[in-house]
Amino acid sequence: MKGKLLELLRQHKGKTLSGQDLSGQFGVSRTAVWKAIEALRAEGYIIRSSPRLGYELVEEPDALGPTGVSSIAASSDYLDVGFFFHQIDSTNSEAKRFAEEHPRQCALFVAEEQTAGRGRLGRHWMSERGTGLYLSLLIRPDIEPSRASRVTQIAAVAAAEAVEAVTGLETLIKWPNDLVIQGKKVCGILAELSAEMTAVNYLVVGIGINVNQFIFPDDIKEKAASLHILTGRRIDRQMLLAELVSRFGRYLSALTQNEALEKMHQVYRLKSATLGKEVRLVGKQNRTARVIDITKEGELLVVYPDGERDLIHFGEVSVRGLDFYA
Ligand code: BT5
Repeated sequence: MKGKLLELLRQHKGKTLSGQDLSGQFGVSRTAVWKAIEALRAEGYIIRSSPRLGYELVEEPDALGPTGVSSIAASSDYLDVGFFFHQIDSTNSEAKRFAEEHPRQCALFVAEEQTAGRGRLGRHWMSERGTGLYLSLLIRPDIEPSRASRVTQIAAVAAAEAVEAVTGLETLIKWPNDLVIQGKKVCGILAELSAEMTAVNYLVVGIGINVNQFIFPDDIKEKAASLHILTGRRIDRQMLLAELVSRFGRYLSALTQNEALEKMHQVYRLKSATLGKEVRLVGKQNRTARVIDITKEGELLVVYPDGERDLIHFGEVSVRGLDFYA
């Protein structure tokens, strides 16, 4: 009930909800409502109470917590449950373990810190405690495996829009899975698939966003930045999480429906940092090429200086922009 109560207070932010109405709505006593309010306060929520009028949510804590995460999952129509961890090896690994044990549920996993955060191809994702947003979405779309790569584009578009909504900064997508602001990497996406030959069992979409970090290790400090560094202000991670989960849900039908795919793809192209650019294709003898299109399934159509065209699949190469971060 704490999560549901929070959801309701959030929906009516700026307004006061009476204890009596709340107890009626949840079918519990007014004392139980008061206890749930006290529990939320203990997690850092500032809730004003006035004796006759009731309760009003004034401020939410920046610290992520179980109630916030489960209420964000509950407010979506594609997630059954949300889990929060103070520390975990990797939210993607946890999502996969959960998926194997719970064959039907879709879920959100959020951690304050990852001890073994992963990028693609076994690379490391720096996941400092309390400053970034580290999350995974476990979904079970009824699709063929060939469509699964769309989910990286969906996540990129949703995350870019969420970051823009919260920061006001133009956020671009560097093919296939990075978000960049002013040429710096602020977010990485790692989608993992479990499938049979003809059907997807589940997809895990991991998203890491640099939110309030100030310092990055030497090996990434030239190319990485946080939203705090770029905006000059502290960003509310919970608000960003809520925006992201909700926007991801809005684009999810692009996995199954052509019209929705078309719409998502249009937004993706508009936000692409790679489209139209000269790039170096690491893994293809470092050849340079110009990106002339990105297909609906996320492949890169390039043209080499000699006029030859090539379709580059996800995972086949790394792309280095000649005029944006390496
Ligand atoms: C990615 O891989 O960019 C995908 C990262 C996905 C992380 C999320 S966090 C929640 C979920 N749980 C996980 O375990 N993972 C997902 P890739 O394109 O391979 O980029 C990795 C490279 O980015 C590294 O080799 C570093 O050079 C750089 N890097 C590492 N940490 C970074 C950070 N915090 N910010 C920017 N760049 C970083």
